[in-house]
Parts: sequence; C-alpha cells; structure tokens
Amino acid sequence: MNAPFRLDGQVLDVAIIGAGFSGLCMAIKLKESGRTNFRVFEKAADIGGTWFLNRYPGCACDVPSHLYSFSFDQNPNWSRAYSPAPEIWRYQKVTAEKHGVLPFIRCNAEVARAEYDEDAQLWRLTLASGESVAARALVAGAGILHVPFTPTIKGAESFAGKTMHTANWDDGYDLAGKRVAVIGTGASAIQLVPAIAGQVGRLDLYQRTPGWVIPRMDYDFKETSKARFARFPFLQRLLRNLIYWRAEMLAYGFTQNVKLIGKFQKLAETYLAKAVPDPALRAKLTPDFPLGCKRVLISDDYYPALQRDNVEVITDVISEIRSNGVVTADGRLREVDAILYATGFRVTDWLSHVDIRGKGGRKLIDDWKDGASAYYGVAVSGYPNMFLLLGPNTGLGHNSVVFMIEAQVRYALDCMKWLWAGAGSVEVKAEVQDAFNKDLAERMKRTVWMSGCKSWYLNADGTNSTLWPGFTVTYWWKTRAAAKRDFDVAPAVVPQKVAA
Ligand code: N01
Repeated sequence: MNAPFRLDGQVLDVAIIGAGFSGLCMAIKLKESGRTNFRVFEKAADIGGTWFLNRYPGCACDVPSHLYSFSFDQNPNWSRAYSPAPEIWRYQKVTAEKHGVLPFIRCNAEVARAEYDEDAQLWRLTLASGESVAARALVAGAGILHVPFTPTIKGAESFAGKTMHTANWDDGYDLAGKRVAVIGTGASAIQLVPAIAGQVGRLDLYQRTPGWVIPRMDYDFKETSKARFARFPFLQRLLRNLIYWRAEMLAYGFTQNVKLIGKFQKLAETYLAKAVPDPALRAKLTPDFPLGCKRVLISDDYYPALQRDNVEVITDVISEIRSNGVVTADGRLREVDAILYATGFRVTDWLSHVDIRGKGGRKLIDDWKDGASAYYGVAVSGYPNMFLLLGPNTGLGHNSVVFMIEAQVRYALDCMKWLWAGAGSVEVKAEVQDAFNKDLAERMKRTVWMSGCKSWYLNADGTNSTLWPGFTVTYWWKTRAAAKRDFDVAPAVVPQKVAA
C-alpha cells in the first residue's frame, strides 16, 4: 500500500501505531464517532498485523473465525470454522475499506520514537524515515506477537542453507523434496509441520517441550450455511455467542479452579493415546505440566504428521548448527537444506522497538524492565494521553483477543472524551494503577499459568504480565466506562483547537 497522505505539520487528534486488528478497530471507531483528524502508522508494507506478516504454510487462527472477528462487522462467508490466515487478512482489508479508514493509514511508516511534550501536552512522534508529527493522543496498537524470537544457537550464522522464521516467511522458497529442520513445537509449529510434511523430503522436528494438543474439529461452511448467515444475521450471532461462552467456561478452570482442568486434560490424554499408538513417540509427546499452563495446541493433523515415515521428532538438545545441518548433544549431525524457526516471539518486551518516553523523559522500556504493567492494559501512569491496545495483562489463553480489543477501544475513547471536551491531559493515577496491579498479581497466583511450567506468558522472574487472569466478560464489564476519579484530568495549558 502506498502512502495515502502526507505529514504536513498539522497536529493530529490521535496518532495510532499499527494497523492490525487493534489499530483498525480504533480507526473505525474514531471515524464512527465523527473524528477524522487521526492517522495510523503501520511499519509493514500492508495492513493486517499478524495476519499480513505470518505467511507460513498452514497458518490459521486457533480461535474460530465467527468469534475472532469484529462484533460490529460479522462476516457470513467464513469458509471454515478456523479460517486460514489469508482469509482473515482479506476480512481485515474488506472491513477497513468498508469503513473508509484506508485513506487514514500509512504503510511502510515505522514509528521509531514517541515522546510526550509536557509543555505542549502533545505526543511528538518521529518516524524511521526521519519525518515527524505531533498528536494530542497516542494509541499503541503494535501487537503482542510481533517481534520474532530466534534463539541464539552456536554456529547458526554459519549455516549455508535457507533459514526462515515462521513470522518472516519467504513464499518464494520451494520446500519440495528438501531436507528441513523445524525448531519449536508451539502453536506455529503444529500448523506448519502438517502443512509441509507431505512436500518435503525429510522433516526433523526439534522439540524441547511437548505441549498438550486437543482436536480442532475444524469443518467447512457450506454455501447454504453462508447464505443463511447472510439472510438471518441472528443465527450467526447465536453461533458466535455459543463459541464465546464455551471459551469463557475454560477461563473458570484456568483462573479460578485449576482442579477442573484435570477433566479437560483427560480428553487430551485420551486423544494422544488414540492418535499415537507407538508408546515411545507417545512418551516423547506427553507434557509434564497441567493443561493450560502453556498455550493449549489445537490440531487434527499434527499427531498424524509426526507419524509419517519422513518425519522424526528429536528431543535431544541442539548443541550446534554447522554449515550443513544441526548437531544434537549426542554429537549426531543431521544434514538439512533449510532450518525453519517456529520459535515464537519476543513477547514480554513487546513495545521495546518503539522508543516511548513519557513525563520528564522517563522511558517505558525502563519503567517496564521488571515486567510491563498498566491499568486495565490501556493506561500507564507517567504517560498521559497514551492508550495501549492489547497492553500488559490483557492477552488471553482461552478466548478471542478481538473481543478484548473492542473493549479497550471503547474504554480509550471514553478517556479521550475528556480531551475533546477541552482537557489537556488524561493520566491514570499512580496509586490506582498500583492497587489494580496488586490485586491482579494476587488473582494471577491462582491461575494455571503459574503452576510451574516455562512459557512465553512469563517474564524472566516468573511473573506474568501477559494474560488477563479472569473472565473476558468481567474485563468487558469493568472497562465499559472510564471513571474520572481514576485519572488526573488536567486543563489544557494552551487552549486546544477542538478538531472534528
Ligand atoms: O511460539 P511459542 P509460536 N531450542 O513461543 C521452542 C500465537 N499463535 O510461534 O516450549 C529449541 O509458543 C519452544 O520450546 P519451549 C499463539 O498465541 C497464534 O508457536 O520453550 N526449541 C517452543 O516449542 C501462540 O501461543 C496462532 O521449550 C526452542 C517454540 O520454540 C503464540 O503465537 C498461530 C528454542 C516456540 O513456541 C506463539 O506461538 C500461531 C531453542 N533454543 C501462533 N527456543 C493463531 O492461531 C524456543 N524453542 C492466532
């Protein structure tokens, strides 16, 4: 996408970082509220965030599409229960176009720095291109699964073959007949492996920790069903609600009563026993932590793929990579043509690629060095007029993050109303944020995520600043309106021109 607008020195009402689900939702809702003096800055070459960037074979959402989509723009034409990434991306494009927000988005526009100017009560943004722009409010919708993580493995740079990360896929590379190593067995790998196992010559899967897998039970939507959804939208709403409440029930086990998870785990154990008859392979694939502690993997074709003749699950630790292959701790070299990293994302320092500076020049990266924290994941004390989407402790292990995004956009817009009414700055009170996070940490202790496994949900010190420890419906209820008593709302230093 080309730049549809130029930066001509005007002061924006809102600058939005990122044009994934978060940024798009904010743009759509701002426009719906009648405000047009906003712009979206997207680092990538097109909109879509995760769904534009993740192009590896098999990439799909592990939340059913009828729920993983905007509540205000339901798509009756989803092809399957779990739609593939390109279809989700098309949905984002069509939705953005339909709501008329494309002209407000500039792609290939990486925000390198955002600094709060206290005197002017403005955020001053500098793009990687050197251009700058000012805005009264800053919305960071940069996404949590955004910065690919590639482990440091001795000798990796000497590998002479092809190297790809699932989040940095080269569509032009032909895997047919190749010998490949896949490193990692998380949500990305379990989609990638079945999608390529039939094409490659050999696939070595390097597993450090097995995850719990439950059947996906994916299915197609027939044309008649799509026509019915289009004609009777309430049917689609009904389906969406059923999926939503089924997912919410899981939250009870994950966050309130971990013992209940045992029953669900039995289902996964039974599935594993049925799907993998070989006891040696089954033992390799059996996790030693409670289901839910790491993200539950949802797949119908992962276990079958692992039993193909050309696939080997390797649990020996990787000791080194050489120019021609991967060496394990037992000294064995397995030669390969390509190494495919399915090793996830740098999650806990997710906003570190933008240099964000708040009051007095304080840096967000320093304030968050021991773990990110915010108020309902949206507002951060010391950073007035800044609103995060999918910020700290608002990720999910059981439901759709699009639901959380919509709640956050509504909450942020509620705070912004004070700005549009003439205030100069809106900042959550430090004591309010602290009390909120104390309570959150207490609730977090009871969750399955803190039951002892190592996962990307956790910071280096074992705390969890990634997930929401409760029901999403509770989050939705608590963020339905912003309470002025929780914020310092200061008058405008310079009378603000209230732009439409
Ligand atoms: O990443 P992960 P992911 N040597 O961090 C392994 C979302 N997602 O990209 O478990 C060997 O889960 C690591 O091993 P271990 C979804 O929210 C969503 O798969 O740490 N292995 C692990 O197996 C998901 O949770 C969709 O021991 C190494 C793997 O790499 C999140 O993205 C689709 C290693 C990383 O797994 C991340 O999933 C796909 C090393 N040095 C993903 N370092 C949707 O449907 C790491 N590993 C929306």
